[in-house]
Amino acid sequence: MFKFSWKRLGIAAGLSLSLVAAGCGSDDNDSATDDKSSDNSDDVNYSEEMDYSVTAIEPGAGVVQAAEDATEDYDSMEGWEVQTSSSGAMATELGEAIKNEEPIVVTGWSPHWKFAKYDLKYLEDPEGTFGEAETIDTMVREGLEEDMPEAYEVLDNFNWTPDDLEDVMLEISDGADPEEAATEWIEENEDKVAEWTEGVDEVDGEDIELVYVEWDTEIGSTNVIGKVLEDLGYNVKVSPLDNAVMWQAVANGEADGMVAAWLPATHGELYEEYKDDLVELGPNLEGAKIGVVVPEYLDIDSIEDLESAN
Ligand code: PBE
Repeated sequence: MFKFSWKRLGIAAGLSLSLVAAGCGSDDNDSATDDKSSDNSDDVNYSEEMDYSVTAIEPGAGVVQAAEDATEDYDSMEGWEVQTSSSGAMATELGEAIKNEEPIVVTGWSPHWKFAKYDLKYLEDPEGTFGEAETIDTMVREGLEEDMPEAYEVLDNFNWTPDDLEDVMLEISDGADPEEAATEWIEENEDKVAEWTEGVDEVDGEDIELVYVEWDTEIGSTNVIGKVLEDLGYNVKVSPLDNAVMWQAVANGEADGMVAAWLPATHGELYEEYKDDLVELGPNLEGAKIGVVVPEYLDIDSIEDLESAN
């Protein structure tokens, strides 16, 4: 059936991993550690040590597309490769590199637990390839307001801060099950949740499906709003998909909604493609950002401080 085929497609796309460069430092670069205090980044060719490779995430992510654009926009990234994998693999690579104090450049975004766990910085982006501050918006299918007015209202009211979301993400990154982390956050933030559900009637086991991509931000947000709807009486299903398939699923009414639209830039092309078939419920979070991120111990500040492979 159609419903199953697009899901399988989406999951297959989400799982199509490509190899992540192992980031092995070569022996002749031992001087990297000695030169860290120097403010002349030419002393160490971090870029060569990184095999001119950005450790990226899922192929469908906007930040991956932006990183590919950066290899065109910046002479300093000429000949660089953007290695796609998954958000989990990226986080593992980042943790390993930091443990060994090796250079690494990852596709990064905020809010994200990695900034609480490690000392990291965004590389400056003078060309603006990664855009400005973004919002994360909620999109639902046409007809949801008539079919499920209670869920529509809660999704419309859903609004929180980067700190809220980071609390949930940190719990999950420390090993909590996403549903448990969501439940705990809801218990600790009753007042905020009460604003989303104020005056909304309970329902009796109606089915609702939210779609998302398995990015840390979206695992956190989708589990929280899913649990809020469940507490209201809905039978909630949350389905992980590839980014483009997530947008398509809500636009064609196969899914009821999503809270994962990064705008205006990150998902700008998908938004243009599907906006006429979606109901926009506005931002659920303000102050999001994407870019390329490195450990603080790298003696570079800007994308322009990277070195071309050619
Ligand atoms: N992200 C997280 C997504 C949006 C949410 C930044 C990895 C992306 O790049 O599409």
